[in-house]
Amino acid sequence: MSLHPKNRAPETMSEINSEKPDYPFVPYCPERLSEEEMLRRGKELFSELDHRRSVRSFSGDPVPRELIEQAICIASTAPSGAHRQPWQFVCVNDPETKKQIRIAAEQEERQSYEGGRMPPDWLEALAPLGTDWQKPYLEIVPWIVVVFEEVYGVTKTGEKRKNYYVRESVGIACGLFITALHRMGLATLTHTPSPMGFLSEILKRPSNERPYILFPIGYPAPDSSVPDLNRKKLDEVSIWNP
Ligand code: IYR
Repeated sequence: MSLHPKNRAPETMSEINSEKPDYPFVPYCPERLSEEEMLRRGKELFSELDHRRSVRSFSGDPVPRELIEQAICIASTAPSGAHRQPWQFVCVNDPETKKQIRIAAEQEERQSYEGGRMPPDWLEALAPLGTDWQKPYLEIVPWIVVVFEEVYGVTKTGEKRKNYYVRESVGIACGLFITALHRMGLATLTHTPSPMGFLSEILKRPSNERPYILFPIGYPAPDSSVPDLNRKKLDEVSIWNP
């Protein structure tokens, strides 16, 4: 009797690694926890994540590369459209490159904040957060990680290969990245200098990649402060059996 193709073992390593993978299905049986333990874990994680804050004032203390690598491994566990994993995490701790990024980001942001690119309602929405065009933290932080979305893939023979749900996939990976950094005791900011095309040039990325978001990563400056925000309550963000 022949097995369903999905259930047969791959024959060669090249089949496993090929660009048309035929994944064998394997058992998946994560441990079944008691409901009490499930709730305990959920509450513990909520409490931890509820203390996460975006930071705009960083210390220059160094952060080991291994921590950034670990956060990328965690981010890269994200589900993705057709399992294409359409993301690249471009990591920078070279002071000269950080300086170039700061100069270019501030140039764009200045246009946005003061050159009329951001409409008044947007500026008004941001006013309570105290943001402006100046981004000194881009030079101060030990690491900048720029996440690029792979708009399409490129095969080993140079052909274009379609990706699916790219923005959703990369967004989920970024959410996990932020969670990982916070869990490890690091601070970050979801920064989207707009437009972000300059990042492709400075970081020498190929044309199938588009900058998605920039994360300055480090420790908060000792005098760092954050706006005293409240998060929406459960009943403001959930609807049950409408
Ligand atoms: N990209 C700008 C503006 C900005 C936009 C939003 I929406 C924010 O929540 C915060 C900032 C900047 O990074 O300053």
